[in-house]
Amino acid sequence: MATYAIGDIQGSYNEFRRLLDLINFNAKDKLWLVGDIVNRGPDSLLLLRFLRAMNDAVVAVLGNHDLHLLMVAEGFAKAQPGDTLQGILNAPDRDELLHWLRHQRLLHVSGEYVMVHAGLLPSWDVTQAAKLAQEVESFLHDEDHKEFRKLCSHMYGNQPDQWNANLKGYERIRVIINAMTRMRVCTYDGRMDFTFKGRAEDIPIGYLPWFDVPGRASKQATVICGHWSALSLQVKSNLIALDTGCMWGGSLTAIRLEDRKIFQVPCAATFEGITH
Ligand SMILES: [Mn+2]
Repeated sequence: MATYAIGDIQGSYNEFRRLLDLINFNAKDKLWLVGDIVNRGPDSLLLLRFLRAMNDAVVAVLGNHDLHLLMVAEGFAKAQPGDTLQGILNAPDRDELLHWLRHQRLLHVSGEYVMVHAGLLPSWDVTQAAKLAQEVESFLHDEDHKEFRKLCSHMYGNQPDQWNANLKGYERIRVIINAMTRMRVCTYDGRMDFTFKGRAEDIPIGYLPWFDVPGRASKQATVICGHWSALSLQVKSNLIALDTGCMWGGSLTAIRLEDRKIFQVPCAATFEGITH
């Protein structure tokens, strides 16, 4: 049995199936997905159906594109240029697929590893981050759906852009979601920026990658993340960043956690244009 963490798939079902062939995936193995499972690529519907059928073999954390799908499906956001979500929205099994997606996690902790789509704010240690993620998951996993719809009506927005333990209500929830699903860079004191998407060498003055903030409280753990395609593959003692730009003609990456062996399949450039 092996555990493979896989980067942002974004509806690239064919590449995902090729990657499973490459790693010789079998029924005893586990797949950890860093989120942005859907959107921009051509086959989000096929991918969601396949993952749902895999059931217990998959642990996924939600990315901004996954939350965007849920928001559009609930009527709280409009489809954006470049979105490829209509197949799911029109599917006869859409409710089952959206239910599966909504019941995934915001953060996954196992042993030395913490998996999150984007990042963790510098002041959050793993224990606190796990508790904060559970606050959001209690909305996501709400069975009668009402609390989740309320969350949707407050989810989008860039403020507040900094954590404060005294935050309450939807402002608190929004900071947690934004850090865990959208952040790439922040200031030394943890103020997030949501506009920068470029290469690490082009980060604006005063900001740094969230994982490079000195004294980051989660640095003893190994954080597995995606979201930042311009960063490319990073495998360090306490960081594994797996978004290798499948959407942009890059590759789809898996890492076998037991020995940190990397597996990659090249991707067709299916999307050029807007990113977020
Ligand atoms: Mn993302």
